[in-house]
Amino acid sequence: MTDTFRSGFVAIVGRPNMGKSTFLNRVMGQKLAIVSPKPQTTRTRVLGALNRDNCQIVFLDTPGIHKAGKNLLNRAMVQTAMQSCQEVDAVLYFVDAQRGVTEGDLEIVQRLPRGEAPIYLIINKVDQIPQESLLPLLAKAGESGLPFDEVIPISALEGSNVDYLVGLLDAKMVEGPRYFPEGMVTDQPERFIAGEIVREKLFLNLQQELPYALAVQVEHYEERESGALEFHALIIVHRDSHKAMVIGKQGAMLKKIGSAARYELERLLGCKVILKCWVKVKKDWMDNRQLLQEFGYPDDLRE
Ligand SMILES: Nc1nc2c(ncn2[C@@H]2O[C@H](COP(=O)(O)OP(=O)(O)O)[C@@H](O)[C@H]2O)c(=O)[nH]1
Ligand SMILES: [Mg+2]
Repeated sequence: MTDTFRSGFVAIVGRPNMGKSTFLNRVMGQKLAIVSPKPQTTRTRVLGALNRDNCQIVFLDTPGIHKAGKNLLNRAMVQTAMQSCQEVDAVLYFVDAQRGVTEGDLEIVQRLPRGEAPIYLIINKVDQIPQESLLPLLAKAGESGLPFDEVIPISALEGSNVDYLVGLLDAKMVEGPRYFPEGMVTDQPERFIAGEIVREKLFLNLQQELPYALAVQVEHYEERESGALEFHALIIVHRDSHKAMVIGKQGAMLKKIGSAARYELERLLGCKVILKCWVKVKKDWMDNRQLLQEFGYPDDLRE
């Protein structure tokens, strides 16, 4: 055994709702990315640095790749996912066991700008299919004609085969630096995480199209002398009618979302949290380049 330090980057990509963020949280043993049953919950790249013996694997969770015609936000999400595959050491392409590899996946995989990096097909949610259908599914994936280096069935939710996959990635890492110091598991500041947790509660509590039409911006963040953290979260919607729905009857919905977010933030950050939420209408924010840049998207967003 040598004690050369090994490291590398691994992109987690696929269509929306395949369990990519659930997988990131599972391997990191903590919640870094928000998760919901609705597609397009993840809007930006979420980084998780996993430390193992003499090895650091840096995972990049990404927004789902979908047909991004509609607005600049959607295109920014897809662009972010695609770009995350550049200069990584491995790509994990996620599909859902119940749906298998589709024509859409075929198209996406061929377009990924992954260079020479190996690509693994991850068949997730195997807990949702009968065991006897797994072998035929694997055989079929092998025949897809795509250049997968290996096909790996997992359950990100229940954890089955996840250790095997991480071990495989560990073995692929090559001599390199420790990109992130040991105590630093992500590059997201606390205020960003706070906004994401509020957004998750909005995704979980609001119906239909509404979650897609809102954003959360943490405008103010301070550490009180008592040790409590105070966050002021602005919930941005693009229609007056949406504002009313987010606030709810006599403020009931906003209160529900606020307390669910505060409860989770306190557990996550390990301190008392004061969370104030406002709702504001900004017409067509999803096409507002400047605002999207404030959310962390690149300034070279393609039209
Ligand atoms: N049964 C099952 N559900 C899963 C699994 N992984 C993720 N999910 C669920 O699938 C939904 C989408 O997960 P998410 O991680 O947000 O998907 P993403 O859009 O690809 O990041 C959520 O409701 C998850 O709880 C899995 O292995 N098994
Ligand atoms: Mg996600």
